[in-house]
Parts: sequence; C-alpha cells; structure tokens
Amino acid sequence: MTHAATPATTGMDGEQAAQTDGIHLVVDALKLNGVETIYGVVGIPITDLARLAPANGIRYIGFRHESDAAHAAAAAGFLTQKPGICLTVSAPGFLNGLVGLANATTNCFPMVQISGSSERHLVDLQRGDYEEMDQLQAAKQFAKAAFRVSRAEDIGRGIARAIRTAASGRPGGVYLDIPAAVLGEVIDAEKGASSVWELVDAAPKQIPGPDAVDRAIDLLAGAERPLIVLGKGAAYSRADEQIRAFVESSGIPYVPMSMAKGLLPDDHPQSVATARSLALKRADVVMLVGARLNWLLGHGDAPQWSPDAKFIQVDIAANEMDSNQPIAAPLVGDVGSVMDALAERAKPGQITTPAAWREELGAKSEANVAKMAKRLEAAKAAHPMKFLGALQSIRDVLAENPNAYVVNEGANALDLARNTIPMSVPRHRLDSGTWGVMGIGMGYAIAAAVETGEPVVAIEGDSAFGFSGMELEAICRYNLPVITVVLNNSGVYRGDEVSPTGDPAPTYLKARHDLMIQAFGGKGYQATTPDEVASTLREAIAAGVPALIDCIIDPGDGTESGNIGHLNPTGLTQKK
Ligand code: ADP
Ligand code: TZD
Repeated sequence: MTHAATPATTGMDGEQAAQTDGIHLVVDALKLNGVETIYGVVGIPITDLARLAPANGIRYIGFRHESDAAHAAAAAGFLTQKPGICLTVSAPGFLNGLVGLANATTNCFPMVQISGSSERHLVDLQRGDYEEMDQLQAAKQFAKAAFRVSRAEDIGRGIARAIRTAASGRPGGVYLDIPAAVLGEVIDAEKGASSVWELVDAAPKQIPGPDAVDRAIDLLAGAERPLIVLGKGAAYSRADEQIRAFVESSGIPYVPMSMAKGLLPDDHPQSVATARSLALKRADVVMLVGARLNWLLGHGDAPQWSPDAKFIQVDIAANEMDSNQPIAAPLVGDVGSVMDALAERAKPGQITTPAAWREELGAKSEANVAKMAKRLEAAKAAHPMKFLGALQSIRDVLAENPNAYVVNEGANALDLARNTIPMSVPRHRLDSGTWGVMGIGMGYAIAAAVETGEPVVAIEGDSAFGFSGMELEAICRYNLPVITVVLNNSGVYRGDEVSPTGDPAPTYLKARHDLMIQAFGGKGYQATTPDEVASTLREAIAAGVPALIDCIIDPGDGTESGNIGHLNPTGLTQKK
C-alpha cells in the first residue's frame, strides 16, 4: 500500500530503502480514516505536521488559542459523527486544549486531541525539558481515554484506537500523546505503510434486546400522561426519520432539550416546549431519548417531576441507567436501532396518547404563548433595546435562513435566545451544553462554517464572547461566513452594577466589539434598535463574509445567572 504523504527517499545510488517518518505516518493514518480537517495551534514539535497535512489534502485551520481549536474539533464531531481532530503543542498548548477535550467528553461529542510532547527520558526524570509535562497522566481524568504512541510503527495503531474509542459507544474526547522523538523517528517506508489501517465500522450499531423493548412498549401503552424528552444524543444519532415516525404514530407530546431543537421542527404540533414545566410535573411515563436526567432536567426529582413518574431511557451507555432515578425500562442501544425495534414490536394502535392529556398541555401552552407575546411586544418598543427586542429581529431573519447554523452562549443571552428562536432543521443549534460552559462560541462557529459551508450566526452574551473573541481573526483569515451577534449589556448577566470601591464592579464589562472585527478586516456594525439588528443581520448573511453586530442592550436588562440563579450558594448580593 502506498500513500501520498509517504516520501520516497531512495538514495542517489538507488540502494537505500525508501523511508518515512512519524509526521508522514500521522498524515497517512488520518487520511486513510477520512479525516478532512485538523483544528490546531502550531509550534514545537508539530509545525511540520500542520504543514504536511494540507500538502496531502487535509485542511489545517489555525487558531489563536487551543481551547477554541479543541471546541471546534468537538463541534465537528457532533456535526459529522466522525471524531474532530485537534492538534496541540506540548505542556501549555496541551493544557489549553484540555478544556475542549473535557467539554467534548461531558457532552458526548467524539473528538481526538493529538498533542506533541517533550522527550520522555527528560520528562520522566523531571530534568526540566522545554515544555516538560507528563501529559498522558494529566489527560486521563479529563478524557474518555488517553493513549501514548512510543514508536513510529505504532502511530497507525494509536490513531485507529483513538478514533474507534472516540466514536463508538457513548462518544467522547480521546487524548493521543505523540512525543517529539516519535514524530521525527524515521522508519522503513514499506513497514510504515503496512502499519496504518482504515477502521471498519467505527461506531457499530447497538441493538436492544426484545424483552427490553416489550417492557418499554407495555409501559407506554398503559400511560395516561406520556412524555418524550429528546436530547442531543438523539440529534447526534441521526435517526431523524425513525424518531419522527415514532413520535407521530404514538401521538406522545415531546420536549426537546436545547441542542435537540429542530430534530422535529419547533412548530410541530406535538412539541410542548411552551408547556414544559407542566409536562414534566404531570407526566406519568417519561421516555428519555438521548437525554440524561442531569441538572438540566432537575435530576428527575420532585417537585419538578411527579414523584410517581416512571422512566424509560433510551441510551447507548448502559451505566447511564439509574444514575439519578430508577429506570423502569432501560433501552440500551443506539437511538436508530431502538426506534426501529419499537416500531417493529409495537402492535398498531398499541401506543396512543389520551386526548385529555394533549388538551391539558395545549391549554397551558396557549396561555404561556399569550403571556410571552405580551412580553415580546413590550420589548419591541423599549429603548434602550432589551434582549427580547434584539432577539425577535434575529428570530425573524433566521426564519428567512433556515439552513443557517446557530451557536449560542451566555446566561440571559442563552436562555432567552433558546426560548425565542425556533429551529426547524436538525443539528443546527450548538450551545453551552451540559456544563453551561462559556468560550465555545467562536470555536463551534468556525467548525460549523468549515464543516458545512453554511452561514453561521453566533448569538453571544458580551462576557461569553470575550472568552474566544480573538478567533474573530481566524474567522476573517479564512473568510468564513460567520456572523457574530453580541448582545452587549455591558456585563456578566447585566451591566449596571456599581462597586463601592471605585473599581469596576465584578460583573461590569465595557467594549465596542464592532471595532474589534474591523481590526481583522471584517465588517463591524453597531445596532441600537431591533430594526437595526434586523437590517444589519440580513445584510451580513446575504454578504456571506465575516461580520459582527454589536447590539447595544439596556445594561439593566438581565438576571443574575439567567434562569439558574438558584444555583448560587448565597443570595446576599444578587440584584433582582
Ligand atoms: P441533553 O443535554 O440534550 O439532555 P445529554 O448530553 O444529557 O443530552 O445526553 C445525551 C445522551 O445521549 C448521553 O447519555 C449519551 O450516552 C447518549 N447518546 C449519544 N449518542 C447516542 C446514540 N447514538 N444512541 C443512543 N444514545 C446516545
Ligand atoms: N467561565 C466559564 C468557562 N464558564 C462559565 N459558565 C463561567 C465562567 C461563569 N459564567 C456563566 O455561567 S454565564 C457567564 C459567565 C462568566 C457570562 C454571562 O454574561 P454574558 O451573558 O454577558 O455572556 P448575559 O446575556 O449578559 O447574561
């Protein structure tokens, strides 16, 4: 087998055997496994690897900070089901990338962080090498798995193992350590070529047992108030048609978790997102599909849920079952196979939804929508602009561009955008996710643009944006169709706090973000009214080039920690 990256280094006399080295083998193995893009930051010992990849058909996207590159790789994994690849330098670069690796693992996104590392014989005796660190040891607790390659001939094996581990079962982040000496190690080209291989069936289907399926069907068939919760595992599984068929044939109402929005269009008649609290509280049989009963679902506890609720859980990870509540019907398998099995084994008409339950939720939904309509109407007219004023304009422009990807982070900027902006296409919303992490914004946006070529609208709190704001430069350098909309209320949560010391208050921030992007050659707008938000966003999406709209929001608009203020351990200094 020969590969494009492997150099033929036959000597002048023609006698020397062709040779290859570590970096060529990395590129060979990645290429063979269908990797199209590497996200990273260069430096010793990986710069030549980043140069070699594009010369062999793998795009290299260079970032300003490794956590952004790692977040990008994670998002690429979520969007494509193929592990995103992040490349980092030793010690500090490696550590910067770990936030993204750990966040990917927490969110069940497949990615591989490949990091160069310093010389083992110096690191292990702590002799003080350049960027010395025992990276393998450090990575273990933050990754689904961590491996080190110690010989060039094991590079293909290491990459196969990393990709397989990241993509199969519950997806996650895998760390692959490749010391500088291994990247530079020269071996016989033929031996090298036979040491890399292509994975077969990287994420095999997991089919649930028939007894487990029947147990779930029986529970659903006996339910008076059934509810389906769709999570980002369902979105990731790409079983869109099977999920839709099951939801529609059973008539069961559903609520989408934030990154499952659009799996079925948000205006689907069975979506009860607008009666969420009531649906959770009253449901007697709940079917979780690729969603965990973690803090985002109140751990399944009363009073948010009925203490008598019975749970069915569809998840690829068996050990997720019973992590919070007794699971009456565990359905361990991939969402597609489970949905197929349910459709196959349920008798026609066996699972239905009582009309009274649908009506109860419908009435609540109508009342909530009417209440929200009043808030929205008031916000539209308010000056200075409110979050909800700007967001209605963003909603309207996005409705004209259903293929645009939405990235979203912040506190109020996250909660309010999630509730205001409907999604109609699966996997088009990426947000702070399971950790509620800030800093994913520009990395996720870059990956969405690179992987799909579609426009991306990143809706960012001003604090949230700051974590990855320097990547505006990368967005401009690669001329990506990313439009960043900063909801700028001059602070973390809000911008009207005054400190008695004379220093700025801990939550206060001040920036003209529209000027930042201009420094990199992008288009900067300032918008002070909902009409200006709409017209600038429309113009920017049509132009398809990097742009940033700094939306000036009333500094007094915003709640401490958004809708999770109750998680603050004290309420002593909170406002409103
Ligand atoms: P959300 O935050 O949207 O509620 P979570 O991240 O909490 O979603 O849950 C996603 C769940 O989906 C995880 O428990 C994960 O194991 C599971 N999962 C991921 N991929 C699949 C798949 N292909 N089939 C079934 N379950 C999956
Ligand atoms: N650091 C990291 C990595 N993640 C975090 N979640 C936080 C800090 C704490 N934090 C939040 O939970 S939200 C937030 C921070 C700093 C920013 C909220 O301010 P914002 O949004 O300007 O982004 P709003 O719209 O003004 O609330």
